[in-house]
Amino acid sequence: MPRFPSSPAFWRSPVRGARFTSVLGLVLLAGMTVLFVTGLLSYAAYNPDLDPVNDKTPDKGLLGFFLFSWPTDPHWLYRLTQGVHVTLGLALVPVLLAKLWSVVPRLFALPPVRSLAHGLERLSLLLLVGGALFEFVTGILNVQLDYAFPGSFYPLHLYGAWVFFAAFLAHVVLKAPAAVRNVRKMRAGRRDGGEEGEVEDDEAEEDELVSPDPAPPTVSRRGALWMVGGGSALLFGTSVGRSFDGPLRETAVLSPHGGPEPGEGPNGFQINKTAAYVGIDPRETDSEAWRLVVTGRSGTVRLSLTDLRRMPLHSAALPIACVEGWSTADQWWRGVRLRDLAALVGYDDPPDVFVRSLQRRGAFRSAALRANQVADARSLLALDVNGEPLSADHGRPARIIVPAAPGVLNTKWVTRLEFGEL
Ligand SMILES: Nc1nc2c(c(=O)[nH]1)N[C@H]1C(S)=C(S)[C@@H](COP(=O)(O)O)O[C@H]1N2
Ligand SMILES: [Mo]
Repeated sequence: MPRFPSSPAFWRSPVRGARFTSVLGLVLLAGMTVLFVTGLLSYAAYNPDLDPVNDKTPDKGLLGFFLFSWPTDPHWLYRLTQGVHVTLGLALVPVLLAKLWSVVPRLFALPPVRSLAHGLERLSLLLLVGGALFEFVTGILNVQLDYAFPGSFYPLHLYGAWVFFAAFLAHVVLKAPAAVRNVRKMRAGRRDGGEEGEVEDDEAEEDELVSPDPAPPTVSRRGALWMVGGGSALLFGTSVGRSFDGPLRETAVLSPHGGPEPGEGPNGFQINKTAAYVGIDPRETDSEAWRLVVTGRSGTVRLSLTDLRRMPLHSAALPIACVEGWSTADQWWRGVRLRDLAALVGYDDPPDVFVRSLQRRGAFRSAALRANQVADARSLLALDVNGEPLSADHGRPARIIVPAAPGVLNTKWVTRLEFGEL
């Protein structure tokens, strides 16, 4: 008799069963919750309600209800939240795939809809699985291909996250009690000396994930779980180095970091996009004619590099932490405080600022900062890093550096600062 995917006997792996699925499900419950929260935090950190540039999702409406002023303390905040978001996301890939594999027979079960409740549950599963796959695929492409979704990754990943999470909540409410029970039974079984993962006959009948006609085992359930865990550990181990400098960064073999190898010396730390890549003309950045234009309440001020170097210069040890998850250790930046520049154009209490660079094409050539970021004494228009003038690729002659902010707000090759409420 031919077997079709809709017949339970078509699926022969002896590994499948409610307990295997439950362990993976509980890991995802914890992991995906962390991904969702760190993802929303990352979105908030980008200051998306500061028009005109940061807001890539003008139609977000209610989905943006949680937005708040991203703090500047601790200065490594975004390095941590986004490092966790991306590294954990990559490490969960094997768990997600194994979980989907473990329940795939249900996808083909007939009849497709048994009742209204069953139909609704299946619809929520479509959103759950579709949402999860969508988030992983867009996230990984973004990390790997350096913004394969020009301008639209943010709304896609945000909308996908909410669709996924709504279905996820429904799924957890429906399934978590059974998952916890299954894992307890598995533990109890192990204590009783029984082979863990072995399903007693009476339960096997209830457990529709257990194959009615299992093939001879090639791996135990525990072994299969170890394999999934090993896959996660491997992905973790080959990704986490992106959050560190030095030899550790080279262990991140699966993760390009959106730039060439940074090289040696004071400017020898990760570069996102080089000056050449975004079309910055060295004749503009290195010229005596370069001016910083500062506008605000009391008018417009033009400053040469010499003027800037005559202002009080301050230092701050701050990292670059990219939305792609990579980050550098603290670097020593030196430059003019943003709040001092705001004071030049009439603000005792610093307002928001809109920052423009010399860059004429491509993403991230300008960005807005909130008043709380401008006010922080460590927020600089940096001229030097680690004791030397900025290199062309790190934003010569002047770049923004703000504590705890995503790298994308640290605009390079700055030419204009427009202070005022945005
Ligand atoms: N003008 C300009 N500034 C920019 C960017 C850019 O593409 N153009 N990239 C931003 C991003 S996404 C990051 S992560 C940081 C990286 O800074 P670095 O290249 O000095 O490490 O620069 C930011 N500043
Ligand atoms: Mo970035």
